[in-house]
Amino acid sequence: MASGTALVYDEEMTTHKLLWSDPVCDIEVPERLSSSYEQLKRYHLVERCVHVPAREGSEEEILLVHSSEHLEVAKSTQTMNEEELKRVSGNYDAFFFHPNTYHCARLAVGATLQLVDAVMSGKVCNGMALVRPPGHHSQRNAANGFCLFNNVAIAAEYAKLKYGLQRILVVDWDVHHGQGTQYIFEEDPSVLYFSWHRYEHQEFWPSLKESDYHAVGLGKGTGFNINLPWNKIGMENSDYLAAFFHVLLPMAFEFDPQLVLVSSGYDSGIGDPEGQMNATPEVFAHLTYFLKQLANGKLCVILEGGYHLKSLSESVCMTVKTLLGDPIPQITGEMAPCLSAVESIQNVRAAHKPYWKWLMYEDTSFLQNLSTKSHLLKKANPSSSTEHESQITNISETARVERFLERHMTNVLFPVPPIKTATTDSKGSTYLHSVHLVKEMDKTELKALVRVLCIFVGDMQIIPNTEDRKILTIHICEKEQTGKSSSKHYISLNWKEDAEGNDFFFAVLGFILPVAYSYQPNLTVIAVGPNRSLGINGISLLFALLQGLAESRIFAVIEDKDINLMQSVAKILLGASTPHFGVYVPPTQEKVNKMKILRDQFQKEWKMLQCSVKDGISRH
Ligand code: Q9C
Ligand code: ZN
Repeated sequence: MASGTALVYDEEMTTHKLLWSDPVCDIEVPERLSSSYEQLKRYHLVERCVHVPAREGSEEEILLVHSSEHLEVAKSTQTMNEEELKRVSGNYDAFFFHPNTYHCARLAVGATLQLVDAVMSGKVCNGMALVRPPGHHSQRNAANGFCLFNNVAIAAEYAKLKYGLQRILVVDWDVHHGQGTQYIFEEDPSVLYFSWHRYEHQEFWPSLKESDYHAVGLGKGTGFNINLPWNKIGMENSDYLAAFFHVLLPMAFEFDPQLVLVSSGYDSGIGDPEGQMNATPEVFAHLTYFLKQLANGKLCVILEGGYHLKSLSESVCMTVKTLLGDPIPQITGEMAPCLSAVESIQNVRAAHKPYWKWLMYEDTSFLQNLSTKSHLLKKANPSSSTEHESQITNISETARVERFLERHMTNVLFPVPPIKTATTDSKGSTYLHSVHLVKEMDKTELKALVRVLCIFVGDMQIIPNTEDRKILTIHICEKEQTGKSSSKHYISLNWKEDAEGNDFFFAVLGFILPVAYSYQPNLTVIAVGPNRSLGINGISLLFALLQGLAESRIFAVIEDKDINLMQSVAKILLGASTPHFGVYVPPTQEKVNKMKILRDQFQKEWKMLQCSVKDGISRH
């Protein structure tokens, strides 16, 4: 089993820069790369990664995706003077050439392929490539949106060819739609492309109809293109998490990728002048953590956008920390998606219902965007102020977020415990009796615990007092508990895992995680008793996904003689490997209905459950 995290970085890629004045392109600066790398050094993350050198991507590799005409045009810019460079740049929407751009773009491709090789060969488990120019807007025959060659698309084709992969997931969390990547794979069922993006009903660049949720792919690729348009700015951590719980992750588990590539733009983070969103750096730790659960942990993160240098570099560090296996910081912000986000989520679910088994029995229907539109709060028209004034406001806004992040990160980051996992063993027994872990807590810390999430699997003698708001219990058992009705702090989830394979991911993603994230526990306890209705795969999945909460403080109590269960749980707690969760089977209609009832019952209390607007109450 591979371990370790690769970091691919070459300072050479900072030589690509804008030589003339152009307000559209002037945010794509070399410091994006150098400041991210400096911050990684400051957090001592560089020294913990395996350095993988970049190389130039070959012409043959670039031609996996691009036309020879495009390659030739790019090549020809190496010897041009500024005037000629400006002219060629003008042929594209938002791109600039520098004499070294071609070289840098080939390094960006090669760096990405080096990362894929390091992961696929087992040299490392995962990694990140810090590259410029970015790639996801680039198309077969055109540069676009600061992108010359589509690094991630080339990597996907390369991985298919060199390693014979049949299923690759591309997650594009950049705030722009990677229309280039969509075009390249829209007829290809072997690459599942997911993108969320600022859209504002087609007003935001690149203002394409095909960036909307209706674009689900073409021909054989139908169903393998997922667009989640954001129709409002100001999306927060909870909106991004809701998108993962209710759209991306269930698709990804059903798709069962062999490799995950991230088009990792951080312009979806707070302070970014392009994105205008409000997600804080720690959300990227959570997103990364979820994606690590797929493809046996084979995860390659490739930089795309991100234009607020502080926000960008902190978010890059959060991503790399998580790749390295550090505990995940607690997420901040109100845990409820906004109405507009829920509308978008509902629509993309409706659009994909015909193509995905997990959506088959969900009663998703399209929503007319009326409420969104009436609710769309446009910012004060910037044209009313002079350009100079708005520039001043932008500068102070940038500085304001910088100061905010300076403080915020000291609150978010906590010391990583020297010992990650501790175990105890009942005396005299030959098997491991219980496994506990993560952070050593002294008495004062324990007292400060205000919320404990208890997940009980199987028969349980002692059920905590349901009136105690300090404890939220989710009891997973085969039969309805008699004399114990569900309440806000005691939820009985009757779920018997399918004997044929794993259908429990549906309940974990669609119910347990949203409740848990809404609750924001300081400690998670998972107890497994006799007569458990879940198999090893289901229990493993529970442990794997819930470790992202409570700063990874998780306490396992396992009353079971099954040594395989012990080993599997211990492995997950150690973060050493992510097991394959077994053959995917879709949930039955009966189970989907059960979830629906629970979701309806609890979504007013636990708002992250919301995935349709019918009667939920969301954040505004
Ligand atoms: N009026 C990346 O984030 N904006 N590219 C063009 C034209 C271009 C963003 C506005 C934004 C490109 C990789
Ligand atoms: Zn972007």
